[in-house]
Amino acid sequence: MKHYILAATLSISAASIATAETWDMPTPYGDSTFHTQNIAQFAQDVATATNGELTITVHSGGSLFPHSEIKNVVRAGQVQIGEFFLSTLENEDSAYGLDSQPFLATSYADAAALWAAQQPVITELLDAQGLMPLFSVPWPAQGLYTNGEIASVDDLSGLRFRSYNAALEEFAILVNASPVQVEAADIPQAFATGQIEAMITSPSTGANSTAWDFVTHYTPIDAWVPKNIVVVNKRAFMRLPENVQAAVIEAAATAQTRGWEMSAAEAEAKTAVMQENGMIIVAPSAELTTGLQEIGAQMLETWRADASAPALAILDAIN
Ligand code: PCA
Repeated sequence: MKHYILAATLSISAASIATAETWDMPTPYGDSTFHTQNIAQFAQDVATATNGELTITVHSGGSLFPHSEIKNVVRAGQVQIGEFFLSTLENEDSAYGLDSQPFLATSYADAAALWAAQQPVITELLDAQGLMPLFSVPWPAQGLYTNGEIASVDDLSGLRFRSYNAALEEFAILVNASPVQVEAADIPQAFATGQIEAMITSPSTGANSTAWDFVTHYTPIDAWVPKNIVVVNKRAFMRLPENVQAAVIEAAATAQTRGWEMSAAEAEAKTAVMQENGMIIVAPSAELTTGLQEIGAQMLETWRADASAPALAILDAIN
């Protein structure tokens, strides 16, 4: 009997060693970013739930692949899983870009309603490329970083303005600024070398890039609540044993809930950090808000002109 048990134990551990798998997971943002911390916890949860049958190695800060390549390397199966900024795919379909349209969804409640409407459309679009979304987490609402107070949209004219996607580039052009594409990790360097003079991003990225070293004012215009998404290569996922697949799905759902909570906590905490470091936090003037809303309305018209029927249906669903 004893021998039996020993033999059985040996064969189980041999089996689990045989199926143990390691996935590489490139992400664009650094280790101090809450998204990265949430993903590290997700990887830990998967390892624990599967007793090490699946290990996910997180390669943060664009260290394995640059941000712009992450989706395609997951699609090609060079890596099994990855994270990126969802709206960078808006050149593929307008459905991806809605969370970066100014003043369309500015609170977490609106962002959640938008994600609920986007999710089925995006899932289908990604499915056609052999990809499956696992979870999506928003950044805190996006605010304005400048030297000196910005009283109206006219004050943005002529500034070298950091951009992170096509919508922000369009925005910069509409306010007569000059857009410069810069990854989050490169923000301090871009300010230090004079490549950029102003930006729109979350308090999270503002504090992580020590914005106080480069600009004096933060104006919480709370213009949009953009999201990151984590996707998996479907073939890689299907190859996993069923119990491991289930553990990944469960850890992803937990990560999504935890990520939204972390994001909300960040908004306040990181604005306080900026204030403690001497930044002046100014509420947007009525004139600035009106001017920005006009630009948002104009951008949404342009978006509509390009949008597919399913993308337009997302807009209808949230309005
Ligand atoms: N931080 C990222 C995306 C949005 C945000 O808040 C960035 O600035 O690149």
